[in-house]
Amino acid sequence: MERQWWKEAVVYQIYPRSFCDSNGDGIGDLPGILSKLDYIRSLGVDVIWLCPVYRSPNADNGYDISDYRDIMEEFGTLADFDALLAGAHARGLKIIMDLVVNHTSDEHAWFIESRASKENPKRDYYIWRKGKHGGEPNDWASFFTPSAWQYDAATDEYYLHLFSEKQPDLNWENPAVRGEVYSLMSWWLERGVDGFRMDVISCISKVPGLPSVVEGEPGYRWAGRYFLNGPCVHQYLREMNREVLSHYDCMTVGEAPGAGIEDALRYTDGERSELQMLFLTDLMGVDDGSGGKFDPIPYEPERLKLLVAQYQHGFAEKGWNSLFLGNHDNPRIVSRFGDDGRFRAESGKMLATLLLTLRGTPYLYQGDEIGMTNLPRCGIDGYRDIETLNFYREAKENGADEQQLLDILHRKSRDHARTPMQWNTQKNAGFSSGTPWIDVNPNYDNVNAAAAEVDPNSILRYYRAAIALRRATPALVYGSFEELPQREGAAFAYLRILDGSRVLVALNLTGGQIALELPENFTRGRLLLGNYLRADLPRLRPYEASVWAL
Ligand code: TEU
Ligand code: CA
Repeated sequence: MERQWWKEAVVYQIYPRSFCDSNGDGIGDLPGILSKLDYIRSLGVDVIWLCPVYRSPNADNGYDISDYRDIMEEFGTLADFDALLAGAHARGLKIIMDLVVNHTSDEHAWFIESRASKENPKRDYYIWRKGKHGGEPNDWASFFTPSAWQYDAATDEYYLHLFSEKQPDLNWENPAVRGEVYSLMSWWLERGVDGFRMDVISCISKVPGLPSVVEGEPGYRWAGRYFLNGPCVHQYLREMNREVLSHYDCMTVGEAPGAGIEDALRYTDGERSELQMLFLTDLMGVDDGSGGKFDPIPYEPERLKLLVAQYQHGFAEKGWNSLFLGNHDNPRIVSRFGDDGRFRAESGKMLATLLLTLRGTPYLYQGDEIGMTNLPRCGIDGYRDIETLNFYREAKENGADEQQLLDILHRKSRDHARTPMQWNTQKNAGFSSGTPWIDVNPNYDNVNAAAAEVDPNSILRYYRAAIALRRATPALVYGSFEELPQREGAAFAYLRILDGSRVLVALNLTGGQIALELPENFTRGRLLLGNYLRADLPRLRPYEASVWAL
């Protein structure tokens, strides 16, 4: 397996709106991030993934870009960006940008021209179709709205939007569009950025003809089969690699809704010169019911364990994978996969151990390193996210019960990951001197970075130790993955083996007391890391994690 810096890196994801506000307007910004670079460096991470900071009307908090070559006003200026990049590089930190090119904002100059007339040279930068039988061109639903089509009276046609109506899809079949994307990517790489996270990159190629989903087909109106991993997606990415990526020593990770392991190997097999790794979103669906994320089912740890093991086996020989359990689109990991009450510290550390001892590139999400939790249950006015608000409004219109909807949002809203970073016990947890754009979680009086710094048993201290252990142990990056089968579903144990180095990782994924099944001739070896005093296999206490050099 060829060694690469982006395989050995640990990435820290920042959602700028919620990280640190430097000017008291209640919104996080670039100077705020700059002021926290020493903290980020102190974690031992190598790369920052910066969620979108480009000019945007914020219909979807920056995932609706109106100018790719300028900075969102609330976040600061290009000079602020250059200062942040220089500050990061001075500390040995790289920055990868969030590249959102499946769609733009409807306020982008390209779209304003495209909608102006059917004859406009930029008309085919987007996907316009005539209505059929007085309605939409087909029956697709979008991720955020009942229909994926928005009627535009000016030219009596509809445009496609897989997300909100303020996020029109770009027409990737148009070489001029691809040329524009490669040009803006080069512009940022020339500015010194170190790569890209590519938003919903598996959606950019649609099946010609945009066929309707036939009523009665499974998952009616969900048209993923007609735009996920589409017919030309690999052609476009190989062209992107040839035109841009191959000219830089840069890092790429593609967010790939609908991609399984076989698809992922086509995107990430080094022989194919496309992308280096993906975010496989199935992992974020382990507690989704048949109706998707807002039809939640109980979380079963065995399902997470099964998927994680499948991914480990799937990328054993070629390709490469990301390792993540949360991000800005998902609930807080300690609330979703751990225990944000009695065993918050133990389960936060156990999840850190899982993330940092597997094969792949770990992505940590801001605040998880101090065990930030979901918001307490609240009314709809506590939420801000377009996906949450659209779901609530549509469900209410269809007669859904308010309390049931709020229960669902309490489990699954993206806003749980978007509450302000909790720095200390000062006003607004030290995030802002103004009124934050979204409520601070009231538990900041004991869940905050300052308290964690001085607590020898904090999750923060544990993350630093686990990241340092990974850096010091090549077997944890490049080693093979060999699971030790367990009858107990809550037990997850695996070996990481590289050359003569054998490391055992033992995890209890639940709050119960369990015993690990170990091979007959097993000798325990030396404890490298653990979240309890005196780890003593085969016993595993609630959310116990231990790592051993055999
Ligand atoms: O997310 C794509 C996406 O599929 C998520 O919206 C996911 O489907 C949903 O949140 C359920 O988990 C990317 C960005 O990460 C997200 O923030 C944007 O809203 C979206 O694309 C549109 O750009
Ligand atoms: Ca601000």
